[in-house]
Amino acid sequence: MLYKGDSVDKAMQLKLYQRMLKPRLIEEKMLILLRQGKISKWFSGIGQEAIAVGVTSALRPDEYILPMHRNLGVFTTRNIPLHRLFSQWQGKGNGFTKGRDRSFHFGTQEYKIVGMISHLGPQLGVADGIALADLLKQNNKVTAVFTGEGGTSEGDFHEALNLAAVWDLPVLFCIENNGYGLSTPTNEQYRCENLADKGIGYGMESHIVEGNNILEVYSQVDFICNSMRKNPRPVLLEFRTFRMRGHEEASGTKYVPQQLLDAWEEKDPIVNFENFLLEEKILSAHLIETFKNEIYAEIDYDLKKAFAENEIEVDETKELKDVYKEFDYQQINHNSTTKNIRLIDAVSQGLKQSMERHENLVVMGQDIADYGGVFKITEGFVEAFGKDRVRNTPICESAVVSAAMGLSINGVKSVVEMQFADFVSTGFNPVVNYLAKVHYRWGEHADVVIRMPCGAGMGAGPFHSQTNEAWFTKTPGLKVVYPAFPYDAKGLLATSINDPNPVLFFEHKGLYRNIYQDVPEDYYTLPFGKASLLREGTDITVVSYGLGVHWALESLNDNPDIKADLIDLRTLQPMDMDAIYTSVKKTGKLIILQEDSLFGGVASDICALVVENCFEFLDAPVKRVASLETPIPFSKNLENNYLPKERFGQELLNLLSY
Ligand SMILES: Cc1ncc(C[n+]2csc(CCOP(=O)(O)OP(=O)(O)O)c2C)c(N)n1
Repeated sequence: MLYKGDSVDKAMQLKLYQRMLKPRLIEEKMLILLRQGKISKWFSGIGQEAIAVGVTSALRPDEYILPMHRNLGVFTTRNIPLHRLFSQWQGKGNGFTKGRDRSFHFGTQEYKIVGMISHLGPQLGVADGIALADLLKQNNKVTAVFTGEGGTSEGDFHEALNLAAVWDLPVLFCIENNGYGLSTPTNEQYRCENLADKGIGYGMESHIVEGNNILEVYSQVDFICNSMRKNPRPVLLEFRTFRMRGHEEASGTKYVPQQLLDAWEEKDPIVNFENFLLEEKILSAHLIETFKNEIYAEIDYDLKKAFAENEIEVDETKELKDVYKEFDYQQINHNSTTKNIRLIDAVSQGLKQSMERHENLVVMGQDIADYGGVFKITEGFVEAFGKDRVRNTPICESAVVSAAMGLSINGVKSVVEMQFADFVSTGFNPVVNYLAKVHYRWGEHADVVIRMPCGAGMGAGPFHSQTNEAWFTKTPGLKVVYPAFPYDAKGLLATSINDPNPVLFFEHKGLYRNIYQDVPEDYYTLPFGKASLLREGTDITVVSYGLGVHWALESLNDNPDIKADLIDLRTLQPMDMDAIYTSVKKTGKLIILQEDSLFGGVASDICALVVENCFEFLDAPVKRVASLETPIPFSKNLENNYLPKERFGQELLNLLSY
């Protein structure tokens, strides 16, 4: 291996050597502990240390790094105390996740490291968001993110690189091409000659770097980062290296030809660099011994500390509490000036006033800038707030949701507009796996609102009509808001944006232009978890939300003799079960109307909870009325038959006469 010794000063060369030695020696110790059954899983980065160490050394301590499972060198180069890493790997309280996640699945703001989720790809979009926040703050910082060559086959890789290119984000995309993705060799993973060539397709500068040569890695990355700080842009680096051990220790390397392992063993980044430093008389046998002993002593001392730590004790209250970041809700009241506006105007006004209130709020979505969005909610926003804060995105829901996560990590709030709620499915992974779980996992919050124009009634077929709230109410960590009236929409949107937790905000398209209400012109907030009682009566309790509330109102208007409590839930997570229990205890009968198809919907859980908690007050079985168990069809007749509106009136009468 050829080292160009003059590119890096001698003191730094020694430092780089020490920095590579540390993860290697830790790993060797971990492999022993693994065999003794003292740690659970291990993904080895042996042979790849030069990349993690070189990249981290070239970044400044206040620049974010997003490592993967083989990048122990990132954590050690940032000087994380080893006992905390050991506690993390043993699932102990002194780690970074309170025993809730394993291995390198954690982040730490203190060390500006954002660890991976198992799904690999979302890391890349998160890096985009972090870099976007830096770009907006004009602070000339670089963000580095890692992926294996296997991870480059994920759509997230394409989306994140494309987004970074379109937005000139200062992200250093580091591919560690180590020959195998689990057992899959590169020729079964991709067809192009070099992964770096993919940069051309994104209009992005890219380079191939000899990943086992620490001086090459460090000096090239250092040079590129300096240039990126002055001239913000993404750069793609393909580091050539090799995975010297199994995917994880249990899986072995049987499928790897021995001559390949032998050839790469010759290229060991530490052994070779050590020989070079010895030849150059920068290093001596004595110094190697000293360095090793220092590291061994640190490992031993910190391991003892971690082993001495008690196992996590279960505190269920704490477990439940940590799913969400605490939100100190501020009730902001309005003055008396109102205007009769549509629900769509209320959403637009609420969003606009939040943009005025929060200077660090960015909105992102397809066609939302000059065009104003397909529903015109953000019309005029570019003129008011500029294109930095009102951002058109390419068609890449997953990268945009991930970027919203990154923005939040770097202190910027965001609202993402799904063009239609249906399309959230292509951004589903970061919503349910990243935003939803991040606070529980490592105490980071996701200050993100996803606006979801949803619902049926317009004959728009299976992909522009769904009301998919149940995909999210199922997932702990998300909040779900679903207003039925302009007043609620405006106040609840303001609260959603103030809340530091991820909120799915459903806006029924069928209500956008049909429902008017006198709405205060000022900014105001409304609390989550408080249903509204729209009608009061003693015969029966009707519970609904969204468009269903208006169907229920129609039925009750058609039957003025029915004395019903009508409860509009307004928010589904949290849900105001107390309002439902109080009403059911009074009326003894409950009918729940939901626009979504029946099975696994919100109505089913309300039904179950009422049966569990109010059984002795019930005078009849709880009735759920919902759409058919089919996808939602296009033609008017089929759609009407699918929706529960027509069936509801009859079911209401049936239950009353039970
Ligand atoms: C979305 C997803 N699919 C599959 C996996 C299982 N898996 C974990 S790591 C891995 C191989 C990754 O290969 P690569 O990106 O090259 O990284 P390496 O392990 O070689 O460092 C696979 C298939 C996963 N974690 N996430």
